[in-house]
Amino acid sequence: MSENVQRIEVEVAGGYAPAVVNLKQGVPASITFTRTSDQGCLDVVHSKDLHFETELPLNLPQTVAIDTQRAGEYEFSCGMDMMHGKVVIA
Ligand SMILES: [Cu+2]
Repeated sequence: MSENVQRIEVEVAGGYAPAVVNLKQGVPASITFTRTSDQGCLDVVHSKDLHFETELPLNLPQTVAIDTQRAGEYEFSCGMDMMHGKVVIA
């Protein structure tokens, strides 16, 4: 991993793997979500805390930028807020 950017991959298959994403504060970051299973209602991922919402077409990776300026723990979830993941910025 470069020191100048953090690129995280999350697989979406009945949940999020990994479910906890650790990022360094102040280092630009992105998360690429790839939904690989039709299981569950995970065709949308969103985060009020992190200000993103994106559809996840099956097997088409979708990348969102993450603002890492503020340390803290931020939730993301499926469209119906049933499945959850977390971004930890420290
Ligand atoms: Cu759901």
